[in-house]
Amino acid sequence: MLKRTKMSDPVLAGLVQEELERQEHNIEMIASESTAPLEVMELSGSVFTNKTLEGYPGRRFQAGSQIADKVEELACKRACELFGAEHANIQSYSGSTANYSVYASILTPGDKVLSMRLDQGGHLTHGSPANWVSKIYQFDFYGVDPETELIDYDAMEKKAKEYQPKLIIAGASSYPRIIDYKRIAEVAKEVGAYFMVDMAHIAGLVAAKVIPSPIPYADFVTSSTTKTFCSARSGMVFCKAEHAKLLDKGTFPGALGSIQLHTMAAKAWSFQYAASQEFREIMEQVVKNARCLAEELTKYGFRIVSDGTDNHLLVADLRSKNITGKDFQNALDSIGITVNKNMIPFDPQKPSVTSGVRIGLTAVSQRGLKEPEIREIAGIMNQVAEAPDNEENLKACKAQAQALIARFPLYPEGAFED
Ligand code: DSN
Repeated sequence: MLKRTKMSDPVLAGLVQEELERQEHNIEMIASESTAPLEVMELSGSVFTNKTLEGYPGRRFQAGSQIADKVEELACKRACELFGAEHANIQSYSGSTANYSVYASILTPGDKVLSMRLDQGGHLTHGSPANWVSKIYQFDFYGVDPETELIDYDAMEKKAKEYQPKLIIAGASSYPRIIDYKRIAEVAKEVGAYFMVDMAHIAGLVAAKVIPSPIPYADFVTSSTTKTFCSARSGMVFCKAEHAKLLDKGTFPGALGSIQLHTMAAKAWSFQYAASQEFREIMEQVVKNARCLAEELTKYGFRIVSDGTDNHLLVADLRSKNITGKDFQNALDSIGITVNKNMIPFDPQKPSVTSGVRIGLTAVSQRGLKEPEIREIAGIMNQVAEAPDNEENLKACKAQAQALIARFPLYPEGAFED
């Protein structure tokens, strides 16, 4: 790996090697992460990175697009077939820019948007005051029911009727349950709003058909292509045929510049791979593993937000263990288990501390971990939570975590040998 970089920049090559080893020896459970297949790495590093192109196949602003056009057409065709979508625009660079493309397509400054609260599972680009879109459009928010911690659809409907948004957004970065897209689509129709679903976290599960798809219900569906989709660090947008022209114009020249053909090629490969039996089995195991971890942590006395999970992630409320999200994240990191601190609904702690952690099962499932290993991980997590400051305890936990993950290589042996 990095044969040339090793000679021209050994410092940087060394850092890449260190990161490979960190990932290899750690149990990676950040819910937005996955492991890119080697083909995705190859294509992301291919000569397509040299080509600058704006516009769409047959309507480019630069010459030399003959081959690139074929890549984009192939990517869009495969994407539509995989997700059963009427139209796809694969030019987004990320999930965030996918969302910006839709905003640029249908909103004008001052328009009203209704989305899910960030501190109850939403996303920064859905109108958080910290994100620039909040300065352009007027956002209001819906959230979860305090008892069930499920989306409060009645309250959302009431708010939509009062607020009269032009766009309603569903989709989240830390919501462990299936979203009732049909219900939200009905509300959007009733108030005359567009309906957009950001499926970034669950796109792989949707592609593999292990959870319901938002595609039949939403006007626009956006996504990143990492997370459960396990592809390049990039994005994609789908829409109904009637919105195709709006979306394409909103994406380029509305929101983005020249396309990134190298990641587009990688995405095209993934649209084929995600239809495979191998991918489907991994996604099925992701959901089984998430459920297993939720059940096991519950047995150890953790409280799981919404009492479980339907997808690839769970949010554990740590208050019964008398440890904050920040401290638990750091203690787990010190023994080689990587998670992130996360707000629980109605969290009394501030976002930099939090009462919870979000745990994702995609990367470990790709490595082949199944229920027996997940049960072992739950035990290690509990042992860390019980004595997070005890060096001997942490040392024993680290040894156990490393021995476990060593049995499941990140990439096949020799994958990166020169
Ligand atoms: N929103 C961040 C996450 O879910 O981790 C990154 O996409």
